[in-house]
Amino acid sequence: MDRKNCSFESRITTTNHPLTRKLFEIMANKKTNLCVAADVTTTEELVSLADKVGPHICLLKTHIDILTNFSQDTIDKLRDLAAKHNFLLFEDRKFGDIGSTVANQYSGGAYKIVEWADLVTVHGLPGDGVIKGLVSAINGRTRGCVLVSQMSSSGALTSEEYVENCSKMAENHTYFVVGFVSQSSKSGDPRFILFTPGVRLGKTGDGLGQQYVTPRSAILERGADIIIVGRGITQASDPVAAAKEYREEAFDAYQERIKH
Ligand code: 6AU
Repeated sequence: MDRKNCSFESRITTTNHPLTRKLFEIMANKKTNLCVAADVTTTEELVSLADKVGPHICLLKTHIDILTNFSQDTIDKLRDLAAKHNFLLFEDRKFGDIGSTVANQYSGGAYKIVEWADLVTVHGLPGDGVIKGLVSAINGRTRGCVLVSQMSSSGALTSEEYVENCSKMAENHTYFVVGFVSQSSKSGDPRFILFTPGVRLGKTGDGLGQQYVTPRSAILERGADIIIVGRGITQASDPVAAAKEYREEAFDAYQERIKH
């Protein structure tokens, strides 16, 4: 059973991870495999964007530490909107330190990420202590992580060997790892979700190393399950219309892929 030929519905039963199952259910029911990267800098912009694009997304990805006015109110509002529109919260913290340090970064500090983010990003670089550290901070909550195995930026040091080692790490920690942030599909395992950033229509880069492909190319050529789109939506003159456009293009490409 190759991940790329399977519908999201049929992949639900391949995993025991409650958040992987939930995400497949949301994608299948809402008919969306779009994640918006909400890289905005105030709570007001974040909340307003989440409410507007909420009907079109399966996941809202945050960089909570770029907000200039973060407070508990930010989280309360995000959680309400996630329930209202049925999407998950995905904090792109990219944890990348020893287990003991990431446990503190996950549960403590100003953001207390473990209390509100369903999913977080993690670098495999430190070895699997990074995963064990995060898991030690969960305290019975339903949480998961996505391993960043390959980056979209030019000159990224994520070699083929690194990508393969991240796949092995995921296989050893399926109770926590939901999938990969990656530019290509190394694993055909239907349990793992492939999240692909660096997606934008009408642009090939941002002048600061980011490299873009279209939603169709991410899904049909690279094997993405979920596309992550930031500025293509947040900086569009009409972000809701842009979200609809990316959503439709991405879901059509997914449907085309599973037909073959
Ligand atoms: O569409 P953009 O270029 O405006 O935003 C892309 C988003 C940003 C990055 O932090 C993130 O995707 N990202 C990641 C993630 C999700 O981990 C990995 C990567 O390789 N490239 C990338 O752009 O919020």
